[in-house]
Amino acid sequence: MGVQALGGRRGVIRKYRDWLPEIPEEAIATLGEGDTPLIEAPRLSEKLGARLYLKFEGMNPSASFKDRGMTVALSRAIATGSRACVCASTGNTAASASAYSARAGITCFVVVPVGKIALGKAVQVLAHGAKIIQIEGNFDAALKLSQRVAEELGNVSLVNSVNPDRIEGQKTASFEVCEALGRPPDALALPVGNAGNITAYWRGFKEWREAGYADTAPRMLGFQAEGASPLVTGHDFESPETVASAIRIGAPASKEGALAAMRESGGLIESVTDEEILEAQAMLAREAGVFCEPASAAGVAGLLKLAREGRAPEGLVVSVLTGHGLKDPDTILSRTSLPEPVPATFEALTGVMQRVEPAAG
Ligand code: AN7
Repeated sequence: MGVQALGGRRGVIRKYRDWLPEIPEEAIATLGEGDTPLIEAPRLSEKLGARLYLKFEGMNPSASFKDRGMTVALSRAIATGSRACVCASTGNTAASASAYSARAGITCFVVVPVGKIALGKAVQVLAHGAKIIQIEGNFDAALKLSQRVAEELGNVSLVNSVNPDRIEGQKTASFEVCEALGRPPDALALPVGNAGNITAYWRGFKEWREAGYADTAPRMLGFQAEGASPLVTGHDFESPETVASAIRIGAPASKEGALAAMRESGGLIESVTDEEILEAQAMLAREAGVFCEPASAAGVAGLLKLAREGRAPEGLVVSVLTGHGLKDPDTILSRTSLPEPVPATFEALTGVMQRVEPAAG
């Protein structure tokens, strides 16, 4: 018998078994991923003129959407007798692979661009005891190297999203969105980096429609950071740069999947600036109560941009918040900091409180 997750969250393999590659029961490595909340955002909805829901993937076990695909990839790695896995990462794939490898009892190597992964993600990898290899190169170089290692060493599974099991697992988020809303949304906005997730969501929505559960599928609205926007400009970026380190990727592996999602759904892939990303992140945290990491705010940043230009999607709109804000404390701390302490007196406390405006509504 494979590992069980009891309580409300059984994990995506047991929940969506008929939709996924076959995995023997005894090989299942789960941490109870999936079943993340779809949160209504009334104030942001007003700004958009559409009804916006936030799919908060930061609520997964390792605090990003990667866990949906990682449970499938690691379970299949166990089923096929792998003793180790390897991945390149801008941080979240590494954190997730580390967690699921610990769960599965196999060795995990993660290859990351030196100094470019957010603090919380590095801490996760260290905590789970994975082997972290920092390279003097970017994500794209790390991915090429990891692919070669997996090919030439043979018994090491590559668990990046070029591994089809990852995409299969990640598509389950589409099913959850359709189930929660009672129908597919009219549009789905999300950040695009290596482009596995937009590929996975689109596959999920198509399969849902093909299975006869719906007649429609949403327009897919993908957003890249301007400094790392190869799918928008049509050429790879040698030196991608963005504050949203998770999507600092210059040559997306699932480029074809992303372009097909855009084309087939009548959607778009556009870019947003770092400033727009940070503004959307702050707005989500302060007005919707949802703290996501910078990259995760790219979808909402994109929706707000479309609204400003009179191009906002209509109807029921979902934005995927791919990772938790706690992943990247430095970005917040570079813009704000803790105030000086005050004496432990009633007067000092009320003095401070009088200087604070009550929050709106
Ligand atoms: C929070 O961890 O590529 O377009 O190596 O961490 O499927 O790549 C992370 C990507 C969006 C983009 N939001 O998804 C990695 C990595 C967050 C992310 C993306 C990532 P894809």
